[in-house]
Amino acid sequence: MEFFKNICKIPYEGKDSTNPLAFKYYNPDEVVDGKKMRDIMKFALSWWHTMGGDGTDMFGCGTADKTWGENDPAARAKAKVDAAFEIMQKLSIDYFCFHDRDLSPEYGSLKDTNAQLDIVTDYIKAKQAETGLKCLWGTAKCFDHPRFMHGAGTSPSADVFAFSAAQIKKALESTVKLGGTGYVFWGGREGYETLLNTNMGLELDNMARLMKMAVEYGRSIGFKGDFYIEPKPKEPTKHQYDFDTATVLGFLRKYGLDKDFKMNIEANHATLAQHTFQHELCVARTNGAFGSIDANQGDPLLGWDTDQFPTNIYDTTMCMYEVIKAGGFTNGGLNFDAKARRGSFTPEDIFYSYIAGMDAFALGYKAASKLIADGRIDSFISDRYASWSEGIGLDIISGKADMAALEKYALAKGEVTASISSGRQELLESIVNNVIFNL
Ligand code: XLS
Ligand code: CA
Ligand code: CA
Repeated sequence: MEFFKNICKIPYEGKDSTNPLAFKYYNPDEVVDGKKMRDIMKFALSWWHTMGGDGTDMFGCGTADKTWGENDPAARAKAKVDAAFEIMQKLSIDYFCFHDRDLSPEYGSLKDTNAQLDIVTDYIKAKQAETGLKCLWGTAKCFDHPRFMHGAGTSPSADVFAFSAAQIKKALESTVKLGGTGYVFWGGREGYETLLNTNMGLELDNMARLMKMAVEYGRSIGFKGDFYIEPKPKEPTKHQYDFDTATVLGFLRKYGLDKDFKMNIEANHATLAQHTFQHELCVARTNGAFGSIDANQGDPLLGWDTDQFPTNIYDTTMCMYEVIKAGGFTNGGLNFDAKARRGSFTPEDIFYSYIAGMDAFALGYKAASKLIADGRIDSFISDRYASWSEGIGLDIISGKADMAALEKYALAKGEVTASISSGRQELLESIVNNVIFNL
């Protein structure tokens, strides 16, 4: 059955097109920098927002129909698969990401829930074989059911920990079955509201225990991809343990998990932590922990997780700049963890939103690649640090200079203000504008 009869496969028509159902910048099979754009961007559809999110918020019910014509949960799960594959094919999106419960809901006992999930993953696997579409990453929804009200791996209840482990085991099996190259831990309710009822040390140790078990089990069933932590500072809990990339790096290193885990950086989570998206990507990259991206944007005037489709070209440019500097995606990709606004409720809005996001990233990639080829930014940065490749700078880096040697040097040198040069921020910002607006 075709769900979007009025929408054909979205063509690339170029920047002068005014067709709302055409790409202006994303040309999937165009070779740029020696690679097809689809393989550079590795766009993914998020099963939760796109197939399940109907616009429900705390002030009102859904505005978009995401029943896919079925009331029975098992029939709806299958219809969702058909609709998702249709959307991906029409939009030239090669990957998808899922939570176990987005694919198939709970049916009472874990045993029944798992059996129903198997039926859906069998169905997806068959569609993957037909179409060649791939799974970017999977995860377990260990945060929505009441049993997770105090966390999953960090719950004070050992029974909840055990249940979470069982659910994650199955989600890992499903990810491996669908050929996923990533497995995400987003710590839904892994955090706390008040220290008056919280044993923080035990909760963190337990969170690490669960991740260690997941790595051991995942590797034992042949999962060769990356495990990711997706940092987020708040929402739903007041203090999320995975606050930002720097916090997560400290956690991973403390528990010896840093060899198996990388970051899944989400733009809106970066801004909730009062960082820029680029900051989070750069911290991950410079620590060898860059993995995957949840592509969206927040609203600078709102302090919550709005998960909007990304359209800000400066952000997509500086994001792709970091991705290029990181050597491109390996197991990761650009997952649209984004939803159309509640008022954008028609089926066409799904397509308009993805087109907007994909075009914004395609343009961002082209701008980033040009920024690097242009070389003005890179050569400014390398000149700015030139004092580290010769003389006393080189002695410090090579370990030759100790405190006494540096004191001797400073005493002989006298005042050093003259060796400082301007940071030239405004000039550099105008170079970025010059490159972006000359594409
Ligand atoms: C929620 C997160 C979530 C993760 C996957 O804020 O973005 O959707 O990406 O569990
Ligand atoms: Ca996310
Ligand atoms: Ca989010």
